[in-house]
Amino acid sequence: MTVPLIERYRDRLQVPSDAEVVTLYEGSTPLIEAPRLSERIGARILLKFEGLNPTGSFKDRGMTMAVTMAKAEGAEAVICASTGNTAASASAYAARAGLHGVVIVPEGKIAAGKLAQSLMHGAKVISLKGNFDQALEIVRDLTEKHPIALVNSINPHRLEGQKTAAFEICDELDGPPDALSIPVGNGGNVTAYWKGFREYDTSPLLYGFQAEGAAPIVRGERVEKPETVASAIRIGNPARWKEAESAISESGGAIEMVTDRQILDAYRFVASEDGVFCEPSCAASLAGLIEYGLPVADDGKTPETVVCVLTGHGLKDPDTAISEGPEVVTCEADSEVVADAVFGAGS
Ligand code: AN7
Repeated sequence: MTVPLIERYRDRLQVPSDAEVVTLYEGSTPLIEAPRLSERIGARILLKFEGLNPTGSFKDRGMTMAVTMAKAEGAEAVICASTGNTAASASAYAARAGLHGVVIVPEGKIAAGKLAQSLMHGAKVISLKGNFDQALEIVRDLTEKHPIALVNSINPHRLEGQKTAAFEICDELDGPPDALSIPVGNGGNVTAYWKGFREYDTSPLLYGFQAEGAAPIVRGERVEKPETVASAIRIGNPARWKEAESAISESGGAIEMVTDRQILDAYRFVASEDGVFCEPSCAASLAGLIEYGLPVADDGKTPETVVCVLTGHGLKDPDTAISEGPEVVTCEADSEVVADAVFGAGS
């Protein structure tokens, strides 16, 4: 039998023993060798492919915790603001738990797959004429005034669940990697990884990346109108801003920004060269290493093994993939015409 994440790490998660565990069998995602990226970057690159979680993103690790606790505390409904993945995950776990799910997403700015998921899981989807930061403010306000549980990553249970990814990496490598590279939006995930690594008495360099048009932490100020093709990290006022900054600086790492073009190039490279299809936001963690080179530790050592966190699956965002991919070849249903398209000049 597959074991729920909460059961695997029960001794490191504060879940009451009589709580009903709400699970879709999340976690246990693979670390995938990436030979072509490794060659390009000049270190052993391992991809922690979080796109292989049940709803296709790392959010499921935190959501099993947040929804289990909400249910144990008697909640009947859960709510979140989201750039898409939190919404998909909250909707699925709410359905599983028999709770009402409500998700507030920025109008026209979430990837098609994520919207499809929230709708199919039966959540109430509210499309806000505003951005993620405004949605989060509204959700904070609503949960103060109404009996509905907030499952954004300001909910501490979310980070508890997400820290398990650091445990898995250390368990699998028999110790920490030299560095971890990760996309940063609200800063919840990088904060959770640091917590997990510290609980294992380890401290790899953390290297965080934001998109240039949505890089408040790098710029040191709120971005009022964040814009990036990496819609998952289109966030101008991160909920875990200070915690993310502390985690990165305590590790001796750094946070930088990458352009949309660099993100899209890395997104296509890892799919076409190493065969791993992630959503654009994740590729910020690859683009950053390609652009800035490897981080150097305080002791002057360059990391040899770097884990890049691919936070979500490429299938989440078919529109970006189709617009970035090569041309589709249309053919008459005729063997010779097709042969010419396959083998002929220009093929
Ligand atoms: C694929 O779903 O904020 O720095 O509302 O979906 O922990 O916010 C998503 C964030 C990276 C950033 N990669 O993580 C949401 C949301 C993907 C993501 C991030 C997100 P944090």
